[in-house]
Amino acid sequence: MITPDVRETYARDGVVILREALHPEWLLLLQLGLDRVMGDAGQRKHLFYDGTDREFIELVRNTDICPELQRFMFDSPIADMMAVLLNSPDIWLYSDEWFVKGPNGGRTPWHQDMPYWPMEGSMVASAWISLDPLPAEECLEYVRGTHRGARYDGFDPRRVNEDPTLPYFGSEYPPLPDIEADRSAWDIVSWDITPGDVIFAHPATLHGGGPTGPQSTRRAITVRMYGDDIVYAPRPPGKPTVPLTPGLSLNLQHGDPLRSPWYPRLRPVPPWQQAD
Ligand SMILES: O=C(O)CCC(=O)C(=O)O
Repeated sequence: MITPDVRETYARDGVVILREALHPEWLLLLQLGLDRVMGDAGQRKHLFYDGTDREFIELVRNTDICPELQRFMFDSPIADMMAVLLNSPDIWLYSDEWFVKGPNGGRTPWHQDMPYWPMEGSMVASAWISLDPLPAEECLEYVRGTHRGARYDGFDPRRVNEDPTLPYFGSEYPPLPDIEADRSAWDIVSWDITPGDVIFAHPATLHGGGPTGPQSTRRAITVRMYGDDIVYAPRPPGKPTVPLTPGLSLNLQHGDPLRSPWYPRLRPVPPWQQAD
């Protein structure tokens, strides 16, 4: 499915949609994984807009505790698609992240993912998958081409209620632009979604999640994978990376290939993940 056209669009825009890319069996597997994680009282659930009527849930990096997500990462075609899209026969898992919004869930603030991740390089992408059909305004939105531009600071997840452009680190990066204040100035793209569609995006492409309407549910997972040219790059101290990976900085120097048990290899499939 990753045709030369798809790769060209991805390289130019930093985002591309593949229609009907996932068989319903894979979506069922994801749904079972989400049910397991949501039903686990010990599993940390981050709340955006905590305590307000716009509250929604974020769940970070659950593959390790969820057999359904493990099977999805190793067995579904997503890692194969990544290998072609990124032009890297080797693919590693960086993370997974659920965004679960019920009716009237708030907007996911505009941001780039790269400032939160301890890495540099170009062979990295996120695959965004919604289990629910969505109109374009409730989908994840992207600003085309921004993966080729500035690297901004992140937003501060604990202060999105106040101002979703407040900086995460503080001074090392330029602050996020206020895209919502002047949407027409930006080349924003999003799509009506049918479950099975997958959006591939570069993590430096500016993106933000549409709020949900009064009747909507939006259960979306982002699966993040990388290839050969990605190296370890520490982030400014004082703020955690997403996900938290204690010990990583003790084992890797800036510029080392990003190899760690935190990031299992998905392709080629390791022998212990293959059927006997
Ligand atoms: O689905 C959302 O609202 C946010 C997703 C996101 O930020 C991401 O995929 O990196």
